[in-house]
Amino acid sequence: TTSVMHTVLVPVKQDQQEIFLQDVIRGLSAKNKYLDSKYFYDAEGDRLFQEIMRCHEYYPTNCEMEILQEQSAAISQTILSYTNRFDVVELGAGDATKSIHLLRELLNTGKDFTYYPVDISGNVITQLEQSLPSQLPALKVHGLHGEYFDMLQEANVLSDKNKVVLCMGGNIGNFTPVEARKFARQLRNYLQPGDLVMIGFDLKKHPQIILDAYNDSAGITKDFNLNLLKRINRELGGNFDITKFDHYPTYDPGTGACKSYLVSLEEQDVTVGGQTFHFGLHEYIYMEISQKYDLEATEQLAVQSGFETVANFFDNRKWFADNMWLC
Ligand code: AVI
Repeated sequence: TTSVMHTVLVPVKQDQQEIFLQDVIRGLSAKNKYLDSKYFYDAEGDRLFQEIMRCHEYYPTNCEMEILQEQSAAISQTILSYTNRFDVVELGAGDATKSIHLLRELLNTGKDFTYYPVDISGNVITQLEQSLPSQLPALKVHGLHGEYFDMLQEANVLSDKNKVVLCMGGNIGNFTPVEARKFARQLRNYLQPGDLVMIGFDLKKHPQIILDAYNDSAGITKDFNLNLLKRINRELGGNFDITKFDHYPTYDPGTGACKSYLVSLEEQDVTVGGQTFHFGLHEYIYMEISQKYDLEATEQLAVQSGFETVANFFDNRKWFADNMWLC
């Protein structure tokens, strides 16, 4: 087995690093420099995101938690009014602290179902399979470790029941509206008529509240952005001097686009993977979009991707929505 580990696992890791390097080089070579926010989440990025979720300015996590804590009975009833035979698939399950409320309600209805948590992190899946039985002893858990759509395919092989797909955390916000439509259409393609999707959206609200959430006073979001430069230094042999970059978040209440940039504080050269990139004074790197929606926009997204909205669940301030879509 040692030789199999060597020949299978090592090249995969090398491939991922190679793709990471290519993506970084492409982004830093562009006229308008950018980096892909999916690379924020190394171990340190995961830790910083946990910290962001504890910042008092960062409201989305608490809003969605409130929805799941307060309305899981109603969500469960909605699910049961559309399907009698289902399994639950959660894309990006994390530690399942939100979904556990819904899973408990679904168990209370006496329905026999399996929970398939999907996560790109094998660690997350192992921990869930260990921790969930003590919290919900009656729950059947089958973890799926891999890319969302590959694992949805896997769930379709393992289960012939309707799928209830949970897509929480407002992660769709980290896509542009065009990318979000592509994602939602792809999701629809992996599902069958009668399947349900519960998907979270951060909603438009007072622009200052949104801007503050991405500009916390403790500077954690700044560190979260700068950590990607540090990661490039660590993993790709870069030489970013992070003291020479400033965090600049913006929010446009018209389009709902909340975007983060890092701004070069001086003219400088940075080397990554043997290539040198020139930064002019105040030149920026576009780091992340966190798109905010109104219900008109989520409705449009649902319709354009082949879903019908059957219910919307909100926190009491209507700052966040979990929408139930039917295929
Ligand atoms: C994971 N995602 C939904 C977060 C967001 O709000 O866009 C990531 C984040 N970026 C800065 N703060 C939080």
